[in-house]
Amino acid sequence: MKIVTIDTLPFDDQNPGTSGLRKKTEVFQNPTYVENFITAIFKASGRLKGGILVLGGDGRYYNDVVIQKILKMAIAFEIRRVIVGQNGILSTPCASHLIRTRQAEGGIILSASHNPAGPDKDFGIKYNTKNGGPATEDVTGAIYNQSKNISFFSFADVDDFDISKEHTIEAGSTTIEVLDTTKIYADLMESLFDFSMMKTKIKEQNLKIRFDAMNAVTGGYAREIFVNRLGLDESSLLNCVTLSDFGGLHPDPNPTNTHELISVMKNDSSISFGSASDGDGDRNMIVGGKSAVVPSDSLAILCANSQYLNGLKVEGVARSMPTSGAVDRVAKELNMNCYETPTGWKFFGSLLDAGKITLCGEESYGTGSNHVREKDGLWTILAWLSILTARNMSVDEIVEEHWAKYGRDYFLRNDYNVSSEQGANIYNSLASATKSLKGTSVDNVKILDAYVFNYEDPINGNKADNQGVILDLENESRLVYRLSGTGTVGATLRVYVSAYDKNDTTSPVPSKLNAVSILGAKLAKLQELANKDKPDLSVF
Ligand code: G16
Repeated sequence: MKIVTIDTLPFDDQNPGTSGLRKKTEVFQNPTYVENFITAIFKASGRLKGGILVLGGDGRYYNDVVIQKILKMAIAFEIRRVIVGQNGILSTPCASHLIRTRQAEGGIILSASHNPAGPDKDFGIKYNTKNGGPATEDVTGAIYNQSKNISFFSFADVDDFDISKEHTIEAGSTTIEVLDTTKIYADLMESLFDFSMMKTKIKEQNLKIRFDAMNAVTGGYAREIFVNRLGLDESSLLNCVTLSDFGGLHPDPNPTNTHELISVMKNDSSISFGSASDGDGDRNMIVGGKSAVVPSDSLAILCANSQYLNGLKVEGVARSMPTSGAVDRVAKELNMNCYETPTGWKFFGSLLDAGKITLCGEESYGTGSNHVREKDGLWTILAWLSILTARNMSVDEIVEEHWAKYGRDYFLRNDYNVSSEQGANIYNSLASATKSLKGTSVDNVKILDAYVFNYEDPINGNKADNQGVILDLENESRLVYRLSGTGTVGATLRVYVSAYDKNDTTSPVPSKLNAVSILGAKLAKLQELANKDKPDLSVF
């Protein structure tokens, strides 16, 4: 087998963000762009040579081309075995599971997650390490450093491999194993939940559900789980065929992007449980007859109802810093540890590995448990289904019961799309204003504390500074500012707004949070520094 080596020059923009390298697809299509970044991963990861690599993606445009490139480069790099999803299909949580169970050195997931797909949309490459979780900052830093010093890459000069069927291929010193991962993932879910009890109760309770895969990676997994194993009707599935452009949908599962699901739920009151997932299957949205469940509440509710999760013993919980404190209240009541981490699933890994936490979640529609080291959309949906069937209650009833007991943490996120310079300017100005803001009152609201969130991992001592600006306001209200790490153009300033009310749990979110939202924009000087008089998107 001929190994070809090609000279190349480094690109200066291959620095992974919150979750992998994400760019416009056309950037990845630049000659040698993919090859450079993959070489950087191979070199930075140290032990991939002679080891096992898991490979796949969310089925988006350009997945097929990049998978073939990686297979040929893996042979040249003498990776011993590459486990690749049939047709390249591999959800992020399933990749995490495979890395862990097959003792792989790491995994490459081709996805820009919830970003839209297509030639003029987004593409991404994520690297997960041995524990199955996203590469931590030291590893992504090493990848970036390698990318700046690349002078050549190598690949096997062979025809494309057939990955359309399950089989094993020997190529040089590399074995390529093509797997249908639907069964593997469905088996994992069946080992975590009592499918037979759920199936019986779904029938007894005549439960009707809708799951929207948004034409992304989870369609096949969902059919296997919901229809084939849990006996639900085929009509439970919406947009469950994986398409390379996701059918033009924006697979960021929130109420703004899931019109079809929301309108089906509104128009048919017999469907009491709706849900959706994102591009690569790690995010989830839970919808009741009345409205979508706020992700921060979803985490708290799972924690409070963990006795209905098939015996899952919850040792502790964690949430990312912008996520509301709803889960903190449950943890306090249950006398368990609750950790606050920076945004990004990679920060939960050490706590999960050390057995300090069992459940974790983020405001960005991500929840998961210690079964993998990624957030897991279908797991969360099954966790809700497990609670709903065990308790014979609707989503709305469970949420209202929770608020009645714990009070409600009202939450919304305002996103402002600005230029990179404006984003940096706004954020840096806020960070430097924290000292002068602390203890003052603005618009009659007292700012009790103002600080930049710097994190030190309680397990390994790793530090991650400057992860957001937090303003703690009177009456348990809070503003958090940070710049998105997953966009591909300009910058998105995220302003997270929350307020707690023990007694009033039924007000509309926008009106309840209106005053704090306006204060948030004013303190960030959004009008003055970016000419913004309203958010580009409000998610609640
Ligand atoms: C990624 C990370 C999440 C994180 C989110 C935040 O999500 O995996 O842990 O919460 O980004 O995104 P941003 O930096 O834009 O606020 P995903 O689903 O895109 O991989």
